[in-house]
Parts: sequence; C-alpha cells; structure tokens
Amino acid sequence: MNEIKRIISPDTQREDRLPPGQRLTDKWPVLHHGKVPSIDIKKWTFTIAGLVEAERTLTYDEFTALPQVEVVSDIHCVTTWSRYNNVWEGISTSAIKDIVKIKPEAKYVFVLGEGGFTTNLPIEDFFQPDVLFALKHDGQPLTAEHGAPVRLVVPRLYFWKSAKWVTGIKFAAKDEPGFWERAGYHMHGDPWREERYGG
Ligand SMILES: Nc1nc2c(c(=O)[nH]1)N[C@H]1C(S)=C(S)[C@@H](COP(=O)(O)O)O[C@H]1N2
Ligand SMILES: [Mo]
Repeated sequence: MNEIKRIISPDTQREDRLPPGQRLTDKWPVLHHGKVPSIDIKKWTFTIAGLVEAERTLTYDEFTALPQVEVVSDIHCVTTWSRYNNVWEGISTSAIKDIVKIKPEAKYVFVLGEGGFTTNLPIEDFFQPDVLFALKHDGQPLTAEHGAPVRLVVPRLYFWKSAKWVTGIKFAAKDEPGFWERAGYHMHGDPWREERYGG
C-alpha cells in the first residue's frame, strides 16, 4: 500500500492561530440550510463540469480510488466558533487535475452540493494543497449531518465554503455568488481579514 500523504494546514502553525473575532470550542456544531439528505453511495456520482476539455462523471468507487491524503486543519465558522486540530482524510483537490484537463480561462470553481447548494471559490484557493474532499474526520467516517459521503474542506477560508454532500464541481471564467454568498456572506471569506459579510 502507498503511504498516505500527510499535510499540515499552514494556519495551524501561526503563533496566534485564532483569527480576529473568533472563540475556541471543542464541540463540532452542525450548521446548514435545509434537511440532511440521505444519500445512497451506489447512486452517488461526482461530476466535473464547465471549463474542462471533457466533462466527467465518476462513481463513488471511482472517486474514492483516487489517491488519498490526510490533512490537519482548524475550522473557523463565520458565526465565530473555531475548532482546532481536525484530522481529515480524503481526496486532494489536486487529484482533479490528473483526471480532467482544465481550460486556461477557468478562474473560479463552483462546488455543488445535494439539493442545489453551491459555493464559489477562486481556482487558486480551491487548489491549495490543504484542500480536500473529505471522507473521514478524526478517524471516523463522516456522519450524514457533517456531509457524508463526501464534503469539501477549505481550511484557510470560513467554513461555509466547505460544502457538505458534494456532488460535483464546475469551472468558470467569472465569479458568481453561491447559496450563502447570495444571502449576504462574503464572496471570498478569508477569516484573517474578517471577510464575513458583503464584499
Ligand atoms: N450542502 C451544504 N453545505 C454546507 C452548508 C449548507 O447549507 N449546505 N452550510 C455551510 C456552513 S454555513 C457551515 S458553517 C458548515 C458547517 O459544517 P458542519 O455542520 O459540519 O459543522 O457547512 C457548510 N456547508
Ligand atoms: Mo456557517
């Protein structure tokens, strides 16, 4: 077996690792719009669409056969709680580059979640080495309420960018607000600059 690649999110190494306006918790609150979907992994698919040479749809077995990584990261929720030292296991976003050819015009990624959820990310943020599609948290399979079977984790942005129940991604040339961004959340969401609302 290949050794799993371990990545420490750089924000965990900051001398003062709590971003402004945040407070620390050991708990892991559940937050989302709507109901927790029940997803059958036999029917689940992951679609890569938009500005790629050829769009692709992977089954759960195909997706989870991609090389896996382990990431240690902090969670910073815009509602002001932070949780340190989360251990995630899953598929690095960089694995996407090995299976599709992304067109040079692509500058943004929309992450799609079950039931119509979307969130927008600049392509550079999406491909940071600590960003992954997580299958496990702290050694346990993700629970349905935390986004099973697959959720995105973007450690260096506020946690609303970490879409739960992911079903695919779409590459685009222009930025567009996603679900929470249309509701007033910031288009980017950097916790160190307190990009909470507006912008
Ligand atoms: N599909 C989906 N993903 C989502 C959301 C949502 O409403 N739908 N909410 C986001 C928000 S606002 C937060 S704070 C985190 C919460 O993740 P957790 O419930 O695992 O703590 O999920 C994010 N991902
Ligand atoms: Mo949130």
